[in-house]
Formats: sequence, structure tokens, C-alpha cells
Amino acid sequence: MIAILGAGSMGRLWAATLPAGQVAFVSRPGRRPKPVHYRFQPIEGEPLSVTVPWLQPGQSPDLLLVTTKAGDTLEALTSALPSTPPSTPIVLFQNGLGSQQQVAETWPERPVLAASTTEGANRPQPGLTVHAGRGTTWLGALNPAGQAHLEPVAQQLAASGLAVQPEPDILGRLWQKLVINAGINAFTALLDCPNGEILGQPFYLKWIDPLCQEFSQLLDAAGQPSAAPEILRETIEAVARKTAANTSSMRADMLAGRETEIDFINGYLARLGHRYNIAGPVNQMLTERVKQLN
Ligand code: NAD
Ligand code: KPL
Repeated sequence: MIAILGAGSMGRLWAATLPAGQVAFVSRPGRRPKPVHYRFQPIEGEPLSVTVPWLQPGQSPDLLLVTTKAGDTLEALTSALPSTPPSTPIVLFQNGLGSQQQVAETWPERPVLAASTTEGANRPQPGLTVHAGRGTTWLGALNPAGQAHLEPVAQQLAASGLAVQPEPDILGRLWQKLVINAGINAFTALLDCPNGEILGQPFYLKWIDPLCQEFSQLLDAAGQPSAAPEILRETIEAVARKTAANTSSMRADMLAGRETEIDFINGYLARLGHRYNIAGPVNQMLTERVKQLN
């Protein structure tokens, strides 16, 4: 049985694509809701009707996927783990960085893995989950206990038909995505525009070079491969152009009145700067401004 903690867009994407009958959602404590019914629109083909039960007391999952937002993850796992066998591998799907380390440090004896995914899923209306973009999910261990589970978990997830790749350097991959999200998401939320439109905006043009200087210094300090600020800017802008018409996840959260993941993106980088004594005024400014939007 694969348990999924977080019955949102990402959780429903995996629940709809993994073999039926092998998946259950994990409810919040004290709730015994009815099974979750929704329509699932795959990238190709007709919508499917999906029903996912909730994990019942006494059921022991052999894999736990965590698809909550980064800011909810620690609390959600604190409730879910007492009834989860200590040997069950935990796979964290959160964007950004910071929440993954919190989990690995809080439960060092449990097998913890992280996923970095370019799959896209959203819920444009109640009862409908759309697989909006096909991508790849890279999977890697965050601690030695997780390493032994990497291959079997990758095989279990590949049964979904989604592309799953074991990744020996998952932290490096999470850093690459973090830099891209930190260079795009906050600007799209503050300027309230699709990804591609930030590129011509004076606010973006004023701050992107000093921001990339901060990224470059932080990558060095964190032991990640060096990258010159100009190269980082080119990488960020290539993604912004490739996803020009997209509404970023942060802008979508802002427009829906949900809390954003800024604390785990630019906020994480600003905190890391404090730790390494690296000035991070642009990450700090973007974090504060996005928080004012909530
Ligand atoms: P979402 O808001 O749609 O889903 C999160 C779900 O977690 C919600 O249903 C919420 O009710 C549930 N939840 C919160 N606290 C809980 C608790 N204590 N117990 C049980 N459930 C709880 O978010 P999402 O879009 O599915 O994203 C989840 C994570 O995956 C985020 O970190 C996001 O950045 C990352 N991600 C999402 C996508 C995507 O396309 N949606 C792509 C890449 C990465
Ligand atoms: O990952 C993204 C997000 O919106 O969080 C980008 C790459 C910015 C694409 O929209």
C-alpha cells in the first residue's frame, strides 16, 4: 500500500496514475472522511473517474509520499508518523529547500528520500485534477537509511507510467530548481504576470543581477558547483522564456489567497546567507514583499 499525505494536485496526480487499489490518502488526525472522488484529465485522452480511499487505522503503508506544501510538511508528518512503521520510506515532494532538511533532521533514523519533479498538476475547479505538463521525477536519498530504498521506491513510482529517475545527487538537483524558482517565482507574484513577462519589467531588470550575485555566492558556500552570476541569469531566463505563458506556482498561490512557499525559496536563501555571513538583501527584500501579499 502506498500512502499519500497531502490530497492536493500533486497527491492526486500520483494517486490517479499509480495502480488502482494500491493507494490511499492519509487524513488529518481525528478525521474519517469519505473516499476522495475526482475526475482526472491526463495529458492525452479522456478524463478518468478516480476514487481514492483513506488509510484506515491499522493499515501499514510500505511507502509514504508527502505531497503537502513545504510549510505544512513538518506538522503533517508529526501527526502521520506515529502510525507509520519506522522502516517505511518517506518521499518528500516539496519545492524549494529547508523543509526536506527539517524532516531528515527530525527523524534521522527513518528512511527519507526527496523528489524533484517537473510534472505539472493543477485543480482548475473542484473535483477536477489536470495533468498539465509531462516531466521527470528525480528521486534521491536524503540519509543513509533512505539509500537502501532508492531503487525499489523508484520502481514502485515508475508503475505510474510517469518518468522516474534515481538521482545520486538529489540535493544538487533541488538546488538547481531552487535557483530557478528563486529567480522567477517571486517576480511573477509581485508583478502579477506570467513567467515570460517578468523579463521586460523594470523591477526585474533592476534586481536580477544583484540577485544572481547572491545565488552564486550561496552556491559556493553550500558546496554546490560554482556558477557565475551571468550564467545563472541565462539559465533562469531560458526557463522563463520556455514557460513564458505559465502562471508560476507562487503567483497561483497568491491569486488563490493561499500561503506561498517563499520561506522555502528566497526566504531559505536569505536565512542561509545569515548563516554563512553572506549579504542577501535581494532575497530578503523579495521574501518580505511576497509575505506582504498574503
Ligand atoms: P496543494 O496545495 O494542491 O496540495 C497540498 C495538500 O496538502 C492540500 O490538499 C492540503 O489540504 C494538504 N495538507 C496540508 N496539511 C495537511 C496535513 N496536516 N495533513 C494532511 N494533508 C494536509 O499543493 P500541490 O500543488 O499538490 O503541491 C504540493 C508540493 O509539491 C508543493 O511543495 C509544491 O511546490 C510541489 N510541487 C507541485 C507541483 C504541481 O504541479 N502541483 C509541481 C512540482 C512540485
Ligand atoms: O517551477 C516553476 C513554478 O512555477 O514553481 C516554474 C519553473 C517557475 C514554472 O512555472
